[in-house]
Amino acid sequence: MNMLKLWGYAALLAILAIAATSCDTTDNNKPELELIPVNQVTVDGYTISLEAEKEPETGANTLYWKLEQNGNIITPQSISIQPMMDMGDMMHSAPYNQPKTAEEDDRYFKNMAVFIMPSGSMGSWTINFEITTPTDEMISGEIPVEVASSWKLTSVRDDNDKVYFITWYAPQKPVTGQNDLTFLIHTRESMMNFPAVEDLVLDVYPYMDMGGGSGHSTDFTNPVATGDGFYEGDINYSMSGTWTTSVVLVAANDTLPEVVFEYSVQAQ
Ligand SMILES: [Cu+2]
Repeated sequence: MNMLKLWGYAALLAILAIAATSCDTTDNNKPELELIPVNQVTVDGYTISLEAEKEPETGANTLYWKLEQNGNIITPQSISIQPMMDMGDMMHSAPYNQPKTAEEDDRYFKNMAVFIMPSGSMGSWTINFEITTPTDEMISGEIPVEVASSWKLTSVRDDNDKVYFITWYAPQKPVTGQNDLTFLIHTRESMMNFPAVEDLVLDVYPYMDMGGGSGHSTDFTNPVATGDGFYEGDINYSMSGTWTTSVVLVAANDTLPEVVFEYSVQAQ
């Protein structure tokens, strides 16, 4: 081995050592929050930023709220919100909860909203907010939100026209192998009130159509109610590709028509 090669070797080893140590120092048990900006408004010198893990879409969304004054992040005493869709001749809200301090990053407040329609020619979404600042100032306003259409939300009605919104909560990105299988179910009491439904029995069936009249299911456990409208089970996809999952809701003395989610499972 000549001198040049030796030097190259040494340099490579040094780089590897640095890479290894820097990996060690950035190693962190908490998963890093990776947020994208959704929208931002300024009211009375305060900047209110709305951020999320993904572009807002129909179904469940975790929304992160940040308050800034003169470029400094400040912690509000409280944030109260209401999502609203303006459809021209009528307005309606959505299933949602109120923002609370995000345990994974206390610079943010976070909440969940289930957008039940996409933005578009039918209507547009805004989120009304009311914030109490650390110095007891009240600021309020609205922040427009663009909501894309997704496969993760559907609805079904019973004979009395009672509507159930069924959200595919997990997996957000289905992959081959083991996945949580979680649904979230709400009904509508009024255009402003969408309570969670906790007392249903779910009957789900995953299926892959292999063409030519053949197909197969895969291992799964039927989701069961765990409170707040959540229904949790799991699923082990045996193949990547297009899958359907039918869901039948069984309410007291009533079995509702089947709904079907269709989506793609990525190889892992
Ligand atoms: Cu609407």
